Amino acid sequence: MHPVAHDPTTVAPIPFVWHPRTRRHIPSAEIWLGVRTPGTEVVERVNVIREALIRAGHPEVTAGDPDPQALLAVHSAGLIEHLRTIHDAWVVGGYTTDPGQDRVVPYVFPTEAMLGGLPVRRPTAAHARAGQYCYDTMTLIGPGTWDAVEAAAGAALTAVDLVATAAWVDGPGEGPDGGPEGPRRAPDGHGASPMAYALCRPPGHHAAREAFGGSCYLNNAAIAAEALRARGARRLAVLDIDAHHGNGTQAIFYNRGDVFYGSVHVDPGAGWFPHYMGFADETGFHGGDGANLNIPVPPRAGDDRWLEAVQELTESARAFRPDALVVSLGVDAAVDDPESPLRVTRDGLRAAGILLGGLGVPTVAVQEGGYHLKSLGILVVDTLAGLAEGAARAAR
Ligand code: SP5
Ligand code: ZN
Repeated sequence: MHPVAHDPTTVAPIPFVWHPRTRRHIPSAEIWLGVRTPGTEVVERVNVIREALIRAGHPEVTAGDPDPQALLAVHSAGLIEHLRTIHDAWVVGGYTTDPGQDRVVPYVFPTEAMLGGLPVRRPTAAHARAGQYCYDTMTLIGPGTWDAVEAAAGAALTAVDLVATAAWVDGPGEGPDGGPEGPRRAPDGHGASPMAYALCRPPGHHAAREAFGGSCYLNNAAIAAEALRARGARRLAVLDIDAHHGNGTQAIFYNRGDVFYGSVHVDPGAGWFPHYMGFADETGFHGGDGANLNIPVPPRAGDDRWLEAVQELTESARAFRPDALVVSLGVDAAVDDPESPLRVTRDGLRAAGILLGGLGVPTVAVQEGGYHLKSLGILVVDTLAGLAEGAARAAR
């Protein structure tokens, strides 16, 4: 067990936020190379994580409904409307009987190169619209998908509420020039920085402002980051330890100088999703130049190589002097995970948590990937224990 994380004199157990509606998303399949495969982003993931968190003593908080404005701070109205309505349109279109497909599956993708500068029209047929905002065939939409997507974003936002309320008084203050004063510690804020964990499902880091894919629909981590900003944090770090590059999060913040995005992930150049992004030479542009850091690692990297990268991420983030941290907490880098070739252990994830918690700033951790049902729960618990331990050390 992990005595430090449970020692009440150092830091309270990290609360976890979720909503049972997250179970309504049943993708039922991924279309892989045209073949219907079972898919790994299954309901059981949240059940095993939740059970492990409860067993480890983490208090449970029910997620609230997300404020629509908080979603629009990250995503286009068109994407949100699409996710909310396309399954109903699919049913009305009769595709569940002809050809007999009960999930929304795209087939035409209106790429910029296809359009050659023309605007994207709204196709009449639902089967054509299915590809308007989607970039792969792996991210299906069923009758309960929107309910769960909304609940996942709600969990991230409730986690932000918990942290912001503990960290700052009444949100942003007024600076001498009438502008925002930035974060203020609560009067009793002499302990470790507050933390909360959102048990989001479906995950989010592959979703961009106006595009979804990679089992992700809305970007929960980016939504949390924008909400923290609205609550008074002026500079944000988003650190992503999921085994895959968070191409959506990177794209959302790529030209932003106030949000640092850093990620360690299996090298996309070695043939891994998301294939087109996540390379080391992607460093941000315009105002965001230098505020993006990708550390691709070789497919069979284990604790040593991976933790070196996590340390580099935390050092760069520390130099950025963030007011708050969002952790994209995927645990699919673990050795037994079926979706990645990385070989990180429980101890490795705990050590990563210590490094991240050591930044010593208010932190919202958001669940991303992780697909090995037998170890998933304990991997998340270990990572959170590390985060708490790192935060406690930083406060000493
Ligand atoms: C959030 C997250 O971890 N998303 C990962 C999405 C990666 N999916 C890529 C799938 C690549 C092919 N997998 C083969 C599955 C065969 N059934
Ligand atoms: Zn992943």
